Amino acid sequence: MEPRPALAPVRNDWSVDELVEIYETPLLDLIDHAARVHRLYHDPRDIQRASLFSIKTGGCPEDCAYCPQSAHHAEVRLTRDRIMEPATVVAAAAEAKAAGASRFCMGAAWREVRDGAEFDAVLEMVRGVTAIGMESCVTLGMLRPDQARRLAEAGLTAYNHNLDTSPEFYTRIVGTRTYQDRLATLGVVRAAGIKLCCGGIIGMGESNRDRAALIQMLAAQSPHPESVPINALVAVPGTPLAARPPVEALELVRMVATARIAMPQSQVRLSAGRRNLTPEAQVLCFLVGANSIFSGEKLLTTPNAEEDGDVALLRAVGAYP
Ligand code: SAM
Ligand code: DTB
Ligand code: SF4
Repeated sequence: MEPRPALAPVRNDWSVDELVEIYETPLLDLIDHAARVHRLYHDPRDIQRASLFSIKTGGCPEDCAYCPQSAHHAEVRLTRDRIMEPATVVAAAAEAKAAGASRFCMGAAWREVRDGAEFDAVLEMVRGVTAIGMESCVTLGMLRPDQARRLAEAGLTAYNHNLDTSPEFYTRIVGTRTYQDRLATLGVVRAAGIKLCCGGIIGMGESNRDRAALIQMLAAQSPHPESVPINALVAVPGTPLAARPPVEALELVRMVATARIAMPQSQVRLSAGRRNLTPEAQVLCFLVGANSIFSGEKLLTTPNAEEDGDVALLRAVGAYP
């Protein structure tokens, strides 16, 4: 769609100050602003359901403080698994499709992709998911250009790689890789012609300014990431962030709204943490710009929002089946 500059400019040069101001706008004004931007580029009733699947769980060498799959958080109760069989994964995708999902996202607890049987299995999964007519997304950690090219050839729609938070706050959350490493992988994905799915997490103890700075970094990507997942921290027992209080629903609404205003054409995904939201809070998120949710029983390792509640919610807002 053509950019519509007067009302909702598509810009890569948002400043952190501008975005803090947007984030902190009186809520009724922010909701109105974001809802108007949202409607310029999207049909608000068009809400995509995506399904998440952990193809390789646990034992990750990275130390991300929020993540139950890090091998550094030994107290987390999680069974490590080997990589799944491609046929099992494609069967799960077909089941998700039958339940209404049009995108299938596969996550591996890896620091980076390594060539060999496991990566070959991932390529087979991508081919299988594509063959049944679903969008495919994988998140596998860091990636080299030749690996990105092979994923593109297999038909991959998008690669998920989050910036998670602001460059400043990032060092308090992850010690085993840098923000620069993350940005480099985003460049590799783009260069292979694969769409970017890139977002972050709120509720880790960051400030409003950190949230604005995350959005500034995301919106500085040109073109903007096609897909922007906004996660509320799922505080998992045994992780260093286990004791974080739950994110206030209206803060999540502000974050979704700010992402929508800064990246008007992107698909904004209301991702982890939806289980703790009331239907009313989720409706507000849809109103201000969220146009995708994860459906199904589980996220990667933690429970998702209840399926029955989701069906009722989507029906209530008039989402297309
Ligand atoms: N290992 C790969 C990586 O980190 O890029 C892919 C899998 S990792 C689980 C994918 C994303 O899930 C992370 O970047 C993070 O944003 C999100 N995530 C992980 N644990 C989370 C949690 N407890 N709450 C919210 N989001 C989480
Ligand atoms: C993203 O931004 N959120 C999803 C997906 N990308 C891979 C992951 C959420 C994980 C939540 C914690 C868990 O279930 O392990
Ligand atoms: Fe590993 Fe990804 Fe979890 Fe970090 S977020 S510990 S890289 S699985």
